[in-house]
Amino acid sequence: MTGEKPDVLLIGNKKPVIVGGLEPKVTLHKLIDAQDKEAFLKSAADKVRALAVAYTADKVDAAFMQRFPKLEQVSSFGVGYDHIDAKWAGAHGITVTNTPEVLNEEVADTALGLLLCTVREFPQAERHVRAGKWVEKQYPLTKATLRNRTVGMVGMGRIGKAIARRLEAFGVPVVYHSRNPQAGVAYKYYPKLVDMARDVDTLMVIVPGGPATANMINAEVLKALGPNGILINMARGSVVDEPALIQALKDRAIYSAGLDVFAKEPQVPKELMEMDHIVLFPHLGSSTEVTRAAMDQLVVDNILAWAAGKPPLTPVPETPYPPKRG
Ligand code: 8YV
Repeated sequence: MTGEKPDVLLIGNKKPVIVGGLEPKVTLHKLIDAQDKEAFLKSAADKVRALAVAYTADKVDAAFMQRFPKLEQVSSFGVGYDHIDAKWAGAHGITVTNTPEVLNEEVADTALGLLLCTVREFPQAERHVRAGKWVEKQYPLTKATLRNRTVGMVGMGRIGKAIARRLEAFGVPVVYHSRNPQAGVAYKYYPKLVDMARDVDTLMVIVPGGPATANMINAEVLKALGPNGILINMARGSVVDEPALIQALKDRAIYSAGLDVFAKEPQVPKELMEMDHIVLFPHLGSSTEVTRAAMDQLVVDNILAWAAGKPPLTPVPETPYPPKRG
């Protein structure tokens, strides 16, 4: 890539860190600015050699990538990349990068916040104060406490480990389930999720989304978790069978849930909205200015590395570097 600026297509919002970081070095085509998106994509298709994807809500499937015959790299925002068909990309010599590590501690903080809110009913207690009800009566004592709970981690990746470390500091026992036992992790490992759900009273879900984990928290797992059970989902809505969860909450087959993610964001099922005994967050695991800026910067840095002919900083496992071009 000597001399001339490579053409990069920006999918999604014009985030200042991404636009500001890329524009001096690449020719940036901003899809969001196009009046006629189809015509815009057609005119850029033969030039575009990389995509910058600004949000995890911006889908990039095989059909989309196929439109760009010179595509070499997809630099995607977010640690999760279930919105990108990375397998297809890998098979077609395209490198996909994500934004891991820089968000671990932020998401782990949110996970603990959501867990505490759910167990101790802090949002409900706050609503009690704002509604002027405290002068009438104390907010009731909560039945649930973190003091006698064991957390079963569903997933023990980088963020899972950061959550588990916090739980340890809180004096909460941790066990885990993941596809394979993790090297160097001393927590008890369960090869079968349903067995772990039976033994614990709290599940903390932090696995990647996508077909391999779709609906893994199903009716059977929720039943095994039992009437004292609390489900915290920090992963993707797709990991939980949402209708089964709604039913389990309605039947009080589990005690409560804290959800940061949903199947069809930003839509939240009415049944969940109407339940006062659960806690709902608007997918804000990593959403501080500082952490989001670090994630955006990694989107930029991966593109700039590629533009300079260097290896990608954070390629996903499905697209090893150097790419195999078929
Ligand atoms: C963001 C995330 O909150 O990195 C991810 O995969 O899910 C979070 O960091 C999410 O991308 C917001 O859309």
